[in-house]
Amino acid sequence: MGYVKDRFKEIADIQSQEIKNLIAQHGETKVGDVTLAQVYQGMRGITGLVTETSLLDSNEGIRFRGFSIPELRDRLPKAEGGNEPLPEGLFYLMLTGQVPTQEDVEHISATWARRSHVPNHVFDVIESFPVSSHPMTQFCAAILALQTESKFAKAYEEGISKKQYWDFVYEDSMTLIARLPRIAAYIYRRKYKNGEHIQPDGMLDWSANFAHMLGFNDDGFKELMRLYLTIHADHEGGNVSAHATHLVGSALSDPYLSFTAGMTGLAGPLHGLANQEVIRWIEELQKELGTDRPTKEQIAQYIKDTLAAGKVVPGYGHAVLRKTDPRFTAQMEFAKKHCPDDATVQTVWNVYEVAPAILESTGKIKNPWPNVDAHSGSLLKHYGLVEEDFYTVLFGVSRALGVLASLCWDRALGFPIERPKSITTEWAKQFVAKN
Ligand code: AMX
Repeated sequence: MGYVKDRFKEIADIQSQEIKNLIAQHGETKVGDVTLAQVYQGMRGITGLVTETSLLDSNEGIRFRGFSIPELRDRLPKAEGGNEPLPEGLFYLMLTGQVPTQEDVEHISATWARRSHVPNHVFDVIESFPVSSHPMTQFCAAILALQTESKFAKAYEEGISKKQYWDFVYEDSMTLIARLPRIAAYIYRRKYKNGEHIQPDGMLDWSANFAHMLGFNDDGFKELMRLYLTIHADHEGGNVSAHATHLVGSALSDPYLSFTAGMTGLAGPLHGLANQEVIRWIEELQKELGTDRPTKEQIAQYIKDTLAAGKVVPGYGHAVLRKTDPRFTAQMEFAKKHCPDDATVQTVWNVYEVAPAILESTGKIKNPWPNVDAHSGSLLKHYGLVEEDFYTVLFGVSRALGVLASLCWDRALGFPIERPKSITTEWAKQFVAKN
């Protein structure tokens, strides 16, 4: 893995110097004002973090190191005979800022395959849970169990210079990413396939091997996994899973501890769990109406009923985005090519036609457009991955790529412990009275 790591360090050193200069010359420049409403309402719009791996534009959607999703699908290396980007390539891009060659990507694939062996005690921890436990609960516990392997924690205990932190965080991140598909597949097979586990195939790329261990050998599903694991990887730094990983990492908790924090956040229904909620919502709609192809009029009524019941329409809305999520569009394009007649996929498309106008008419929902989670479940279901409470684990495996590449950057740039100021309402009342 030597040369990717060396390249990363070379680039990070240059960036580190640039940041020092930027702070020295413009450290007092204001990047925004903070209002009391923002302090109370989820810190929306407050610029307070640096995340090098990706940047979100509220209208255009996500760009990874300047590349949009259509550009990534075009430019990142593919598997032999495949059309979708390999997530290994996205990881390389997020880490180095450079578009990888086929060789770079194969190198990462081979490294992850080599490091994929999961120690037995991790499986014992998974086995100690009731099978009924939510897959995300088992996933978080398994990552925490893997922490015994942390090279960073060991080196820190033995005493290392600050300048070496990035090296051990990089090594831990690579090993953790390498092992996640095996852990996730183990949880899946244990919970839904009578514990009939499938051994990894070290000749396959990271996504195809994951598909294989889950028990899906269809080429279309492998392609879906490559696309899925690429597009869910990163969404700049303020979302719950990225922010939590970064925050916990800032205390110099190792990558295993930090990533677990990100995953417990991803498990929330307003964040990563929304993909599970979407498919449940559609299935309930289909069941209630007694058809798997409800009309647009029926869907519109169901959306209104959901809102009237005080519930959210899952898969719609976003804290930052104000247009259709390009991750939704990428999945829609995939579905048009691979499964345009699927009943659930068509329902997702019909919801897309009627939901935005209804959500907009409430006057309070800031973004009536679909997010990434509105489409993913229908594609997974099409290929037979019907157990929707597993979907967030897939999201988590992908999210590791972005948040761990970012964690490498955090330590390479020597970012300090994060500690924003909080206030009490009493303080706020006194402050406004004085001003
Ligand atoms: N259905 C119904 N109501 C919605 C809504 C939706 N899809 N999206 C937002 N609203 C409501 C909010 O609940 C809030 O209501 P309140 O004033 O009564 O509390 C109001 O509209 C204003 O919210 P907002 O400023 O538009 O959104 P937000 O930034 O507070 O929250 C999000 C963003 C994603 C949590 C919200 O849109 C939501 O709950 N969506 C459904 C769940 C979902 O799809 N989550 C996945 C997001 C992507 C991801 O992280 N994976």
